[in-house]
Amino acid sequence: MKLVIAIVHDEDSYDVIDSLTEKGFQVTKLATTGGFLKSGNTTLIIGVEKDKVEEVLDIIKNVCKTRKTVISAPSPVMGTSGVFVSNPMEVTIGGATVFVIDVDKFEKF
Ligand code: 2BA
Repeated sequence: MKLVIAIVHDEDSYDVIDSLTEKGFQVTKLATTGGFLKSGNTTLIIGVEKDKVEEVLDIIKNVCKTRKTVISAPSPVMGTSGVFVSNPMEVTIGGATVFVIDVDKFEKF
C-alpha cells in the first residue's frame, strides 16, 4: 500500500475530492498553510493500493491548475536605510505538490 500526500490549491480541493471519491478512493482533507506564502492550502492524504497510484496521480493532475500570484518581498534597501520599498515578485503555485510514500502497515479497528 502507498500513501499519496498531495498539497493542492484550496480552490481545486473540492473538485479533486469529488473526482477521487467518485472513483472509489478514500480521502482525508487537511487545512494547511504554505511556509513561503503563509497562506492557506489543502493537503489531501489518500491511502491506495500500489497499482492504483497512477490513477490517483492522473486525477490530481487533471484537476489542479497552476496559478500565479504577486507578493511584496521586502527590498534589500529596507535593511540599510530602514525605508520600506515594496519589491513585487511573481510566484507560480502548483498545480499540486505530491509525495508518494510506502505504508508499512495499514489497519482499521
Ligand atoms: P508555499 O510554501 O506557500 O509556496 C508557494 C509557492 O511559492 C511555491 O509553489 C513556489 O512556487 C514558491 N516558493 C516556495 N518557496 C520558495 C522560495 N524559497 N523562493 C521562491 N519561491 C518559493 P509550489 O512549489 O507549487 O508549492 C505549493 C505549496 O506546496 C507550498 O506553499 C508548500 O505548502 C507545499 N510544498 C511545496 N514543496 C514542498 C516540499 N518540498 N515540502 C513540503 N511542502 C511543500
